[in-house]
Amino acid sequence: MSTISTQAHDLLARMGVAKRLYTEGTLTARSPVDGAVTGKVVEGTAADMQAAIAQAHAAYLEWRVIPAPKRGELVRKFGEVLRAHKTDLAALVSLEAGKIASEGLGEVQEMIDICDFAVGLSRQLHGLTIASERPGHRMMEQWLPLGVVGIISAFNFPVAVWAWNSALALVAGDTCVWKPSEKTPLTALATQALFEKAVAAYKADGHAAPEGLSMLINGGAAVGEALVTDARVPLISATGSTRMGRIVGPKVAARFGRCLLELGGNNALIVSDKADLDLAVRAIAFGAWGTAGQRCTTTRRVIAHASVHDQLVERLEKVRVQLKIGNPLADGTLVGPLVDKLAFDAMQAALGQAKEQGGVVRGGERALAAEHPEAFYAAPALVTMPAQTEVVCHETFAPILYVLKYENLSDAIALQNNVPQGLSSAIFTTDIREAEAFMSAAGSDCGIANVNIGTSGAEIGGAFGGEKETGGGRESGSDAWRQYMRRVTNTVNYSNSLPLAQGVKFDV
Ligand code: UN1
Repeated sequence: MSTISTQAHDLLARMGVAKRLYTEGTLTARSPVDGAVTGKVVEGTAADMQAAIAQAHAAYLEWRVIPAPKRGELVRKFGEVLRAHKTDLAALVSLEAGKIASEGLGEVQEMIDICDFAVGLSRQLHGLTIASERPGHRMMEQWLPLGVVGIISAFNFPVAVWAWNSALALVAGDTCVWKPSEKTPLTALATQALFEKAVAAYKADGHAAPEGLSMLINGGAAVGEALVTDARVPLISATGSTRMGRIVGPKVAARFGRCLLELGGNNALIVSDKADLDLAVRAIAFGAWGTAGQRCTTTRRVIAHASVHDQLVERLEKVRVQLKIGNPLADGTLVGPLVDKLAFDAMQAALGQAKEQGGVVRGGERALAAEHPEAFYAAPALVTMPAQTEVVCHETFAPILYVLKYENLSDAIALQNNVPQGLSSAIFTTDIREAEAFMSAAGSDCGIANVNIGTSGAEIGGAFGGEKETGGGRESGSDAWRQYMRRVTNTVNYSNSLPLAQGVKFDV
């Protein structure tokens, strides 16, 4: 066994995962750090998925009538368990997804934060009262539990995205069934074990909790299909590629289910001639090359004013060549591995196309191949482009930054919007008129539009998601919780007569 897999097994054992679950199955888990096999994970079948849904549905019938603040207490316990195991889970995220240590910790911090948010929310799941047109009537709106929530998550945020969904779903009175990425089954097992610890602690305090509040089924397309097509699952929350969303969306729509889609991004950062360039360079370096370019919010395009373009490229290039690439858990590493060979090949293909389309490519070559022949590290790439060509309009999940030039802000905004995706965007400017124009109705068309901060690393307090091919869903903060509940309009007549709405007369 490689050291990486020994480390992973120690972490799994510490978090309480039964060994059989990651040694006796058929799904091969690998670490992108060295390419070594880290486990043989027990996979579910479509029938297992259906059984999990049945269990979660039975749990929902009990959970929905437990008062929301009591449900919040379970999520509070889960937040405590996560705090206690933060370093273990974070290290496993690094081993399995290749994130550097601080980003692994940051991911678990997002889970803790959404738990805190959800606990507060459990006392704030509020509706409206609305003026009735009829005398002696009251109209109101309630938000009630929805049912089983199906969660499909991606490798790049293998645990936080699940938590954004499940923490809100659980306080909302829903139950969850999780199908994680096949590339990150171990972090899913660990998260499930930690959740079960929280349930045990909740029960030990005398609270009732049905079996099956949160079910996990590892596996491939067949289990995903069984989840997506099941009418007992009123909401599917799916994070991943636009390609995946195009498969999932219509299947859920065909049965009139709800979808919350978080798909691709092609996020741009505009650097004005009035920008603080020191800030912009730092934001771009983290946004483009941090997480090895494997965030949906990664900065993939910089649109720089012609007067600062060359200077900016020069400064970015200085930073780029100094970024330390390597084992994500080693001190000082800033860029970890790509998740697998497919990701590396896609990166090389995109760089080839960029050259054909007139780009000048700096970096992008394979790194550490002698040391890690089975892993795929790459130097971050900085590519100046003469125009927003076809390759620039595609999301390549790799550390490639395309740099374009503009003269007028309205052209920059048009370029920024002229891609199929609409997740995150940013402008660096010290000019309030430019900043406001960028955030206005005629500005960025994305779900996230930032000023003087980068495109990635959103806080959980805001609603997270985007428009167009990004899928339209909103997760985590603000009022995203409403998607996990059903809205009921109640009109109550406390008078002695029965007036009809719109003045209709129907005397019998
Ligand atoms: C994702 O990459 O799927 O804003 C989510 C961010 C993180 C979430 C990214 N909070 O970069």
